[in-house]
Amino acid sequence: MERGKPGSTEDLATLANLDGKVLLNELKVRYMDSNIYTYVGDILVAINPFRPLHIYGEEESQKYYLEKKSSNPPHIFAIADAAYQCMLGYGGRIPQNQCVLISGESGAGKTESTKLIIKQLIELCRGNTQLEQQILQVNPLLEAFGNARTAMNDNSSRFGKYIQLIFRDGHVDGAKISEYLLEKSRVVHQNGEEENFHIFYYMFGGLSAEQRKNYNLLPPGKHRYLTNGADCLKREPSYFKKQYDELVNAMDLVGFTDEEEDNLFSIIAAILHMGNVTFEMDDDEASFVEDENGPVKMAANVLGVSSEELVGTLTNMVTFTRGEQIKRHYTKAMAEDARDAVSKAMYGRLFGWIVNKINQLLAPKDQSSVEAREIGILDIFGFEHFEKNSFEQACINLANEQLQFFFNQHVFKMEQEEYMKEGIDWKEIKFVDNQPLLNLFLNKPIGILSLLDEETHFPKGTDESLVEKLNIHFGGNSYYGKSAQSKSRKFTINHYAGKVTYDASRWLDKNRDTLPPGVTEMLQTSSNELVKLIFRGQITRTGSLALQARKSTRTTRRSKKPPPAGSHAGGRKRKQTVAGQFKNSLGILMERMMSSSPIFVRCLKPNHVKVPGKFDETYIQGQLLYTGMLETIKIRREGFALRPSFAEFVEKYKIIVCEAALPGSKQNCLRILKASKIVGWQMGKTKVFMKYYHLEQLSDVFKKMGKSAIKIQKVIRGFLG
Ligand code: AD9
Ligand code: MG
Repeated sequence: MERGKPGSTEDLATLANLDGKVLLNELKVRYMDSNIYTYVGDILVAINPFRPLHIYGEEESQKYYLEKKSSNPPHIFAIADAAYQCMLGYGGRIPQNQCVLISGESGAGKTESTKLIIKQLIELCRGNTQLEQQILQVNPLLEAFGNARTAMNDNSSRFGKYIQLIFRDGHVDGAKISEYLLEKSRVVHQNGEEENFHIFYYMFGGLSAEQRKNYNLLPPGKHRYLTNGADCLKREPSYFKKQYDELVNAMDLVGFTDEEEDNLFSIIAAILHMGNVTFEMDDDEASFVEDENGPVKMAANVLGVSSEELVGTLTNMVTFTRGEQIKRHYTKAMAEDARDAVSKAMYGRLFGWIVNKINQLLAPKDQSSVEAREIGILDIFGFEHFEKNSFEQACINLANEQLQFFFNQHVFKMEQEEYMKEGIDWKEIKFVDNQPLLNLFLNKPIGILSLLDEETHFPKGTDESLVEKLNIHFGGNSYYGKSAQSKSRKFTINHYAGKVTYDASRWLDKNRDTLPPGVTEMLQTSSNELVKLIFRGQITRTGSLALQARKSTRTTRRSKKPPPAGSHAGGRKRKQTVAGQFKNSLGILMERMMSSSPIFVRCLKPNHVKVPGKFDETYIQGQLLYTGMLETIKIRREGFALRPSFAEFVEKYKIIVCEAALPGSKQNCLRILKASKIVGWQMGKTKVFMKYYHLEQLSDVFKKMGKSAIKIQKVIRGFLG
């Protein structure tokens, strides 16, 4: 491509004159020309093409095989190649664990990028082992159970994942998947035109008539959890059949037994039947199942539990006071909640079991002394802003804030702090720091999550009282907006990627995430081994209560208050809340990322309507702005992405001055730099500051010198010998 023409710049950090307009135009021309990838120094920008591109085949894969970045056009494969080379310490680098962090809003292309990176990493190893094939195969399984159609993305990840590929000697030795916060509420409710998890629809597409009969399945439109009344199989039947076949194939490869597969589909079918269970109330407001021979019986049948017991745990709770058992009836609303809680728990635990099973299969086998290194790839759920945003969106958006914070820390903060410390010549580049927003969520004891936990544990806490407290504490915070209406459950957060109004309805319930008393014990009597397994180890004091319960029974007709979290057992150690768990796992993830060398991929979404060839300038502009793209380009252009210590530098590049042993001093660094003839570096107090492109330049010199050094050694050896 002709240099200087718009769209010809493969690395935006090389643009001399840059402003928002130039940047936008450059990306637009490139995108319309099917060049969806562009570099900003060592960062890759990827704009979703929304159509299949023929740039991921065998030929491309070969091109990005242990290559210099500048020898090929920007590509996601180059990111895989760079991660692989950096991990192994190619071209004079220091071998180091790598993590690829992929960000962008929902539907921007993170999951597709993740898959392509893994595919290319496996190509780079060239082992073609069974393990490698299995790593590639687990994805359909994860997506079937963890992805769903949303308003923003037809294949939206409803969980976050961090995949660690573990290498020994440059070959894959195993993998580990960590999952974050599956959006379980989707099982029982979807907004508007959104769908349940893919697996529900695949199942209808793929199961034989006989299997469907065995699970007592009705036509898909008759299952309330699937449709909310709408026509739910929105594509050709052949599509669902294909997806189903791929899924079953993946399950076989992962090593699921036939029994496990059958158990798994039974659970999905049971969830669907549970969704159809309806309740009514008698005059005392005590709930009962409307049709005891209907869906509840079918659910009990496929689960292999007693229908009476299932009805019991959905409609009443048994407590034990002073040696006497008291049966409290739920109201209709409480029974509906109990039903949905059971469905969500079954699905959530099933998903956890699947991930576990995958991890067992992919666990590293090599116990040898060869040091393991890893490349981690983070694919979280992207930033979301729907018409109605709940607890799930708050967690998802918080995760995105955290990732943006990490990016800022790494690209702007730590880097510039180091420039100051090392006393190099530098003019500060400002960036929008989202630390105050993270504080708003995470601060203790007064942050949104802490207040949520407090209210969750407070017996009189309600969603309204939570919002009241938030309003009192954060009314003056510029990132927080109170609703104009009093007693509203709404509040607005000014996120880095835009304002989102949240509705706190059911937040306390969602945060508690408790199962109605007795459910675990009932499910442990299941004849389905998988149900038993996923609910194993959950017997709490209610277990013993249930056993004693048969002694004497007194019944109260109704109970106005729902059972408070964990209170059924009394005095039991507090269960960690969902927010608490999420906060912990975010912390662990950040630690992991901090201990690896990060590579960033920034995915952009070109339009809201998910169509190819449409570059919505305003929409892209917004994303460029909130991701701090201009500032990123600036720091990559002017900054020093590589900062080896004097000792590291000399150790790696001493061959350039044909020395085998050389002390790691500033003087020697200068000697090597001079000999290599690269320009634009600076010398700090303890480190050499180099531009990202110096790595390749030095690598070239290094290779040349390496060859001549070997030649010289040969000549010397010949001379001596
Ligand atoms: V979410 O936060 O999980 O809701 P992602 O993961 O960012 O989102 P995803 O990767 O699922 O988005 O991409 C959305 C859709 O865009 C895909 O299903 C593809 O249809 C399309 N896409 C994304 N990247 C590519 C690509 N490189 N080539 C072709 C693509 N299509
Ligand atoms: Mg995704």
